[in-house]
Amino acid sequence: MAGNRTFTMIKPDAVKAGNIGNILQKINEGGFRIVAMKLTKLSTEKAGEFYAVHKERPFYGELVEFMSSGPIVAAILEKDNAVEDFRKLIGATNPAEAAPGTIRALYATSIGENAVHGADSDENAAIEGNFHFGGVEMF
Ligand code: 3AN
Repeated sequence: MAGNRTFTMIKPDAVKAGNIGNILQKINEGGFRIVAMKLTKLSTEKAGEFYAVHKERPFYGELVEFMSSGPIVAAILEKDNAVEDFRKLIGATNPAEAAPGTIRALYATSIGENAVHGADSDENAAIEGNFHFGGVEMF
């Protein structure tokens, strides 16, 4: 059975562009409840650790540099079928291919600077949520 929690980050490009409010509104309208949230900044070490699964990919260095370039919003979200439904709400990795009305279609500028992260499995949602909120009270 699909789990009911996912993990997201509003990435540095979207924070810099002033889109935190717009993106949270889309998340609310999408039927997700925020159970934990913070404005934070990843060090290059922490960003490298978070994206360690992509270590062998050609864009890893660029990704780590970008994700540690400014503040982000990290959040744990709750809804039935959370992981799959959230990936639908954010749209394809490449904003040029993201369906109209999705968060990436509206606010992402490129495949690298694509406004939001969404966990890709229940297992990763739990690992990523724990990475940012381990030991923190959930609401
Ligand atoms: P998604 O975030 O849609 O799950 P992944 O897991 O393939 O996509 O990639 C993780 C992150 O790596 C993306 N959100 C994006 O920021 C970055 N990324 C993916 N592909 C590229 C690429 N070709 N060039 C630069 N950055 C990329």
